[in-house]
Amino acid sequence: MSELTLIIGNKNYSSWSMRPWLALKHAGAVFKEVLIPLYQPGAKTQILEYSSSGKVPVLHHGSVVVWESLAICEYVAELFPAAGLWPGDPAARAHARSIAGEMHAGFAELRRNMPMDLRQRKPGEGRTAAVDGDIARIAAIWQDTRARFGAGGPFLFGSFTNADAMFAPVCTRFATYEVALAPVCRAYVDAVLDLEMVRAWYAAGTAEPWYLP
Ligand SMILES: N[C@@H](CCC(=O)N[C@@H](CS)C(=O)NCC(=O)O)C(=O)O
Repeated sequence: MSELTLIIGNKNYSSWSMRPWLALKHAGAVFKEVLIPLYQPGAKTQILEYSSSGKVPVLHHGSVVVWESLAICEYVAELFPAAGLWPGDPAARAHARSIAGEMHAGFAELRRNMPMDLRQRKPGEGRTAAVDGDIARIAAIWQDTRARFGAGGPFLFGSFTNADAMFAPVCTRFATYEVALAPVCRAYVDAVLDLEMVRAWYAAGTAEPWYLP
């Protein structure tokens, strides 16, 4: 297999980067990581060397270039089918793709007002009515998915899937902003944050140089 290279932003801030990184880690992929510190002079030029979208993450695999976090997660699922990054059952898989797509396309208020910031604790910050609406919708998705598909383990579909990868940065935000959650959602967030690969991402992110976007 050609070498896989994932180009990402700062681990402390770049929620979109975290998602495919987790998918690759979960799949046990060997990959090279190129971290471009965002919000620095020259960052855009550097990103454009790897992706015409001007955004990270982007995955290079030989001559294949995949950008957009969800498209990368899909590609990783295809490269590593044994990793179970999508549920095996078609109904569960359709549900997983629906909620992963909703995450990718939505929750703009939450993302804008409560940006990912692993190293800080900001209880209650950013809580507009619209943000509360996003939080309520996410909690409803998690509760419904856990109840219908989660019997086999602590993640949305029991074992870890791309749906969890897509929601992982929401779990970090709920920790940063200390969002109160129903027990089923709390347990889900704890399970995600307790994953070894998530701990590794946190350790690297919180050790990065401190500067504000
Ligand atoms: N829809 C894209 C969003 C990517 C995105 O917004 N990435 C941010 C970092 S988290 C970025 O590259 N920002 C740098 C810039 O816009 O110059 C995805 O899912 O990958």
